Amino acid sequence: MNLEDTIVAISTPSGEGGIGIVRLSGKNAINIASGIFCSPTGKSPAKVRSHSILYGYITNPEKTSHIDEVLLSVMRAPHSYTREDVVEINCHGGMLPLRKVLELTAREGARLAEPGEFTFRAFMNGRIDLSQAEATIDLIRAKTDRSRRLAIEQLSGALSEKITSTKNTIMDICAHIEAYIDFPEEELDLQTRTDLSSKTDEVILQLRKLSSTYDEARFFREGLSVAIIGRPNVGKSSLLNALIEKERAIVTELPGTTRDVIEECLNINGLPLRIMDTAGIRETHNLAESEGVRRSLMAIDGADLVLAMFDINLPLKDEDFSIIEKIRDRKSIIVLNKADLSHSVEEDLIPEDLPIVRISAKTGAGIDSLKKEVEARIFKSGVSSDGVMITNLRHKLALDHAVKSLSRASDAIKNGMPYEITAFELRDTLDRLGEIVGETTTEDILNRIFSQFCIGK
Ligand SMILES: Nc1nc2c(ncn2[C@@H]2O[C@H](COP(=O)(O)OP(=O)(O)OP(=O)(O)O)[C@@H](O)[C@H]2O)c(=O)[nH]1
Ligand SMILES: [Mg+2]
Repeated sequence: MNLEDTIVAISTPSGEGGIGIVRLSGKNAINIASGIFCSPTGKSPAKVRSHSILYGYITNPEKTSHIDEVLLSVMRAPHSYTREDVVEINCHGGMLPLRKVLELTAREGARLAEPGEFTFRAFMNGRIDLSQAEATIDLIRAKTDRSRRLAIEQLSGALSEKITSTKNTIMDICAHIEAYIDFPEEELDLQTRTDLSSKTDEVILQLRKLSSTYDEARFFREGLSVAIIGRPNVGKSSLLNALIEKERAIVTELPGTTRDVIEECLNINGLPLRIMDTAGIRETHNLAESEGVRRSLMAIDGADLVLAMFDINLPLKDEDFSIIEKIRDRKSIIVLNKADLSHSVEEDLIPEDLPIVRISAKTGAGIDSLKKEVEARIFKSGVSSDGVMITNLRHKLALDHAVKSLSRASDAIKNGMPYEITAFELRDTLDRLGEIVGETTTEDILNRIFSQFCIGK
């Protein structure tokens, strides 16, 4: 991509709308706009101050006919999206006026922009870093309010600041170590070594925590699946219905009612969930039912969270214990249903480390507590202290790589290995962190990132 060209694109989606925007950026943006614009008061884009809006017409170069009636805004470098001269022409939002205006600017010397090229220029000109550029796509594509919030935080530089301050700490450690490379006869004293390695370990801890926020952020972006499992007749379908407040699944007093996995969407505090009601798990010779049971077991494997349900009035059976065994090392909640009736479950048989919620799917009692517990389970590890979350797999992989290099650096310090080795690992950590903000990113990766953008962004 040639950064010297003046680029142009229709920045609004195709189709009909009240307004459509043609955006120009580059050295000739204002000149090109002046050549095709005509104001009733004689004002020219070339003569106005930055951040002015002009009313007028886009005309053909011969100034003989009007193409569209527009509002045209002028933003002069460096106070613009790209840090270059930018002109945005607010046209009527139909494809014909927009295409005509686009063609005119192209005829006057502008080149059609590649996808994401405006944002690419903002990145190349240092207005935003790579993580902020990526946040603009996330913001455009956000499907829930929480993912929108995460994207706008990243766009405003929260992640960039965190990465920069971590890099500064590592650079300090690195400077300390590198000072000794030139004086191999001098030894780091034990105290300094301990200080440096504990500083390094502190950074490792922070980076690990940051990396672990990826899963939680993914939940907001993509939603998560919750499987309700249990023996037949414990009230799984009744719970699904109670959660979504609709009679979606068939409920009967006969065990083995549900045969197929039924999926419904639910939103808890902006957290999008896909709730799956499954067939009751038991030994059966009925073909359809045993296929249902097989699917229930598969649903457990695919779920981000499992609600294991038991009837509070019945003693736990072997099947219940094998369900408990299955969910032991997964994110799960024990749901004791039919709490409106008398209790007989030996709750002390349920492992203490599993959270238990008592509900009545029939009366709705305890459903709110269950929703709270679902949230608490998902966010068990807690959001990192300063609220920065990783939403992008590329960032997570770079962080994980940084943690590995930094751990090797820490070991090298502790074991008194040659300073060159420690310095090498520290430099590698810095490079990996640099990838996140785009300081040490290959052209290949940049191309891949910006090609995901829409044209005009
Ligand atoms: N008293 C009482 N009855 C309930 C409660 N929840 C469900 N039931 C009843 O228990 C029976 C079974 O409920 P379902 O929701 O069909 O149970 P299920 O676990 O989906 O059963 P399968 O699909 O056969 O695995 C029905 O008669 C429900 O009305 C509850 O909280 N209290
Ligand atoms: Mg059912």
